[in-house]
Amino acid sequence: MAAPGDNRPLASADRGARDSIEAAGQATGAFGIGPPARITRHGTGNINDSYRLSSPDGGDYLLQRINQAVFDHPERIARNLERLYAARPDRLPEILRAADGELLHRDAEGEFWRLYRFVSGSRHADTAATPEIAREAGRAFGSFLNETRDLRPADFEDTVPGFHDLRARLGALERAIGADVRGRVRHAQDACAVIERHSGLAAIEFPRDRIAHNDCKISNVLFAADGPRALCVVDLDTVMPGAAGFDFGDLVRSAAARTDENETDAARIGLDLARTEAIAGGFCETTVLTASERESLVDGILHVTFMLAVRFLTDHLDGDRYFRTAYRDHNLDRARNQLALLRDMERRRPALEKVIRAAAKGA
Ligand code: GN1
Ligand code: MG
Repeated sequence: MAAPGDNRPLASADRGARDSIEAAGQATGAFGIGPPARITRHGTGNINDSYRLSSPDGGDYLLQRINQAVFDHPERIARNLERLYAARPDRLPEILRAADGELLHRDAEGEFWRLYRFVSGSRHADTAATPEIAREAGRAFGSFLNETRDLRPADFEDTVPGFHDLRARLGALERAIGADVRGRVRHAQDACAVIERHSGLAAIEFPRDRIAHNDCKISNVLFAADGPRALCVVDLDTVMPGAAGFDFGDLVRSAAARTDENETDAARIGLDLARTEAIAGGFCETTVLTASERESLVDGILHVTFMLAVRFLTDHLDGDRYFRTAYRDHNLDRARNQLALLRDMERRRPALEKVIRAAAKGA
């Protein structure tokens, strides 16, 4: 099996070496819009570089550079997007083609760029401030799953091999611990031990015979700037075969957490049950799930949370090559954050089962 992308060489810092704003400005030419009047870095994504820009005629756009250390076959993303947009699901951002008709433009340096029309009057959130917002986020990703239900997994390509393969992720962590290239293992023993104790989670199987979004954190939902209404879901690079339980779980992990992924005070980290219930309600009322998918929802929450802890810790030990970081132990702190969240989820499992079963039944 192919190793997950987390361990591919090339530091995120390397990508900043070139003057990125200038490169972004040049890339717009390929999309047939003049030199931008204004261009700024945008968003809180951990992987790609995003820029918001306005063209001389007042058009508002989002330009993104694909991180090829993570997506080493950007053309797979382009082919998947062609298939996705051909199915015309509602409420996706408008994507613009380059002058040569392609969805991704490859510049002279080999960088890949794509352009969206900026969704006007939108904002994003890093957690759901209220159950109402949580329910809307549940509806947004539930609708996405529902509208892509007729797409055939065989027609889509894996843009990151082994992306949601927990066994492979644990294998990568084991190799990172063995190699200890940065001498960081000693200081991360606590997280390594908690992960070791939970490795049995990898034995749980999930139904994965559909197209899923695969990156359902709440910051990938755009909301109306003036209210809780969800406008669309974004960040479509990992739309590929996946599991409904992981999409649901990722949303709960991010939107129902009482803090964001960067919180370091373990006492503050935990899951909000009212928001979880609201997400489950919104998700289940907008999508048709099979019986085994419904059964997988609670496990999905724990599974994606644990998997993300494994990924953050692996990246920390590997020397921060995958996720964008702001300080030395950022990925270690994020791993500990997800493990604290996992502990709280385990404590609340009976309550989670109850509210999620009720939502799935009521749908
Ligand atoms: C990354 O790109 P972004 O920031 O939306 C990551 C997700 C993680 C997330 C954690 C391609 O998402 O899998 O859950 O960080 N995306 C990729 O914040 O690895
Ligand atoms: Mg993403």
